[in-house]
Amino acid sequence: MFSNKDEFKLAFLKKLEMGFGKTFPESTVRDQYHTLGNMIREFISTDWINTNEHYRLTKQKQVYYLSIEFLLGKVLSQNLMNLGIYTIVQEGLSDLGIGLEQLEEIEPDAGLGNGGLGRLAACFLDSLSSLGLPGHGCGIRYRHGLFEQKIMNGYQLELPDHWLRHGHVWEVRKEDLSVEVPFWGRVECTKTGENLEFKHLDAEYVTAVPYDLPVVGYNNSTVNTLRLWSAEVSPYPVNKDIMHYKRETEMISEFLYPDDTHDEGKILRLKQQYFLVAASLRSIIRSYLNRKGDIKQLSKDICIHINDTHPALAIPELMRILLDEYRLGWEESWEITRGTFCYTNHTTLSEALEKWPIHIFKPLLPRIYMIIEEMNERYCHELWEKFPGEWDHIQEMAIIADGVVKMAHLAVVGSFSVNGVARIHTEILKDREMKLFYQHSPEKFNNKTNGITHRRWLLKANPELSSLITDTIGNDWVYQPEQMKNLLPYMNDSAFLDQLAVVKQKKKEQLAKRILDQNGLLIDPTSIFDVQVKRLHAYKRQLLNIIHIMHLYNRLKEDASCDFYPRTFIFGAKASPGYYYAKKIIKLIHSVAEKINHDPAVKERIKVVFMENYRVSLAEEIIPASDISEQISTASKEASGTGNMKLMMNGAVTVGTLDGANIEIREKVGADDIFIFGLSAKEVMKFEQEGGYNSMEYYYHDKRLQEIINQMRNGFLPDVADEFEPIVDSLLTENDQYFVMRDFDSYVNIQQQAGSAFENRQKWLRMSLRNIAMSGYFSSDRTIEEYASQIWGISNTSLETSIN
Ligand code: 26V
Repeated sequence: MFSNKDEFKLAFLKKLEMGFGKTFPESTVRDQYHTLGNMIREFISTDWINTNEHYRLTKQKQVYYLSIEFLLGKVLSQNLMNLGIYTIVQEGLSDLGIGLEQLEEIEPDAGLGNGGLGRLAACFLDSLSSLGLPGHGCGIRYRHGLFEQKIMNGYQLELPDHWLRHGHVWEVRKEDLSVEVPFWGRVECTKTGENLEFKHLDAEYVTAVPYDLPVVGYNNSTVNTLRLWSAEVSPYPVNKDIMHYKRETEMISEFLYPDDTHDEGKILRLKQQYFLVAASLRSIIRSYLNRKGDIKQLSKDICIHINDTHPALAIPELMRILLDEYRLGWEESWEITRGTFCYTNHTTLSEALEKWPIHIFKPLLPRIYMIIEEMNERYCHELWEKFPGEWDHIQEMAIIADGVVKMAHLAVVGSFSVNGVARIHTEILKDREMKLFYQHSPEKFNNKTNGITHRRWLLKANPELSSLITDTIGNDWVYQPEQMKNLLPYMNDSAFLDQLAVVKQKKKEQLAKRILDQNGLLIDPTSIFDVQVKRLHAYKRQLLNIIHIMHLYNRLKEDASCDFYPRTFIFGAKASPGYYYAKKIIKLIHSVAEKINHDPAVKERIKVVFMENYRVSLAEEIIPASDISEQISTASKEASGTGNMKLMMNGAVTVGTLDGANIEIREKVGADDIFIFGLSAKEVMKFEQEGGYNSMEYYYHDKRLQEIINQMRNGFLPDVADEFEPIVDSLLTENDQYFVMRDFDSYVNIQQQAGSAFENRQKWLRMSLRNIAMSGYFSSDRTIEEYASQIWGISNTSLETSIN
């Protein structure tokens, strides 16, 4: 199509004119962006077709990653980079007077996810393709992704995310591959000879239309598919007002759900889940039969991965297909089903474990409910044989109990593999949340510590650091990220450390400029950039961070001469629209920022910045500029965390608790190059089980905390009246569920150590370097290789052997 910048320019200009009926000088930046996007998508299509053809001919095992979220962010530059044409395109555009960054700016973030779980799915897709593995994503094409956050007067406002407003250049609508998904109706059971036959009658159908996105591997000609389903009205007749039906139908793929909404949306959320799995299974099986003939061999030829419990209805749906459509017996269907599914758990927080009330479930999905009932009955029977008479035990493990369907139980019972996302998380699952299941079938349980794609989070987000690494150790690390270890010998090379410092400084200056543009706030790029970016949740303890900032402020006001290295605290976080408490924390951060940023007494010393609308593309700007990575969840609550890995890979040093993957980060970098504080998971769980923590005592005995909490309510913060009473209550009256006050002193101390460490420039750079050098383990390539070999049983058989 084009192999140098001149060919590119010609092709680009021609496509622009043909696509928009305009000359180049008449075109807008958006026209140019769409032209480039379409061109690149067409460029990809040969490899895309070849990859599919290769899979069809080799009949190799395929993996499908079902996820209700895929947080892709922008894809233009990642695609250019993976295709190896970034420079050609950049230079060609530049000859035409177009900056590639301007076009990147135009591209909307595909924000089809809330946070870690959705971004993990996106990183996994990148690794699957880049490793040449046959793995594809299945998700929902939400018309509106996660809301756009605006801050007004310190409060979060939510605006609908219009990412599809100008069309999405990467997607291909495949209407001919649409499938029908039934809801409501009734099940008729008839007896034909020996067999029972089930028919789903009077159902209301929704048409699922697939939109395919190419997932381009890094320099290996592999292009896998992310198939996103859109809900449209079905040609089948319906028994209700057509406008009403249309509205209801289109609502299914209208919004991404924030993860903690309450009752009202339940039916819709359940509809979304069934819509995703029913459509995906129909298309997976169709393509399977196209490749291989025998449905009975299904579990040998495909694996379906369930990302958290949201797609767990795929299990009874496959049973339904095998029983009702292929007329297999229960035992045989069950054998196939259980051999096909694997499940990842992403949280142990009980409030996040999905449970569907029967009265909602049964009428909406009558046949699926019947099948779950039968699964439950047989499973309970099996348990009864093993634990005769132990009713409580059986009740605790049942799939249906107390009037609800327990999705985690369904997922565990119906899968051959269950994994947690960091070692400590898997251990907690095995000896607490899923203890009984673990005792019953220990062979299912395994750990797969999360990872992130170093191609986006280092190569693309931080080209300056990437070049320095490549100049120093060659570019093998791009294919084998663990090779970044080869940087370790440069620990005492002061010339190298100087270059590392230059790179970090440059990224900090770029971010400072962005902050000046967006927040109108002038920050000192030589100050420590102390960063906490993640969803806003009580357990992640942004509150501990802001309380510590209030403490520093009080200290500086009391004694202006005290030893303190200037710091800029940077926050980025969205709160779920219905999460009242999280919104109070956002307001508190803003009130404290207002107070501190306007006080000339601390002017050169502390700044507090809240960056609006945190999302993947903003993360790519903030993370490379960070010095300190705040990973301060209450121990035992953060399943893994992945921001911790992204920051580490960019040379930030972690201040964190022994929680999630922080534990494994410490093992890699060593205890000297990470700042660990606070209660351990064991200690937290002991307090939770046995009591013994009294937050009031901390209020009375720690004058610093007393002053800070008083300042939340005594007019110290501008114009807030009783705004922060819910926060004060959570700390005092509700006994500080997340141990903020308990960990405060330890946090103050470790932060002080981190500050002093930063003052020793050489020492800090060495710490930073060790974090970068040891981050290769946290590449999602390593994670995906583990899934591929230990769970899925797939390997790279691509014709084009990748360079490693
Ligand atoms: C959901 C909810 C909803 C109700 C309120 C409390 C709450 C807390 C957490 C969640 C998250 C559910 C699933 C999730 O996103 N887990 C995240 O998955 C990441 C990828 O494995 C992992 O790194 C994060 O630690 C984990 O929180």
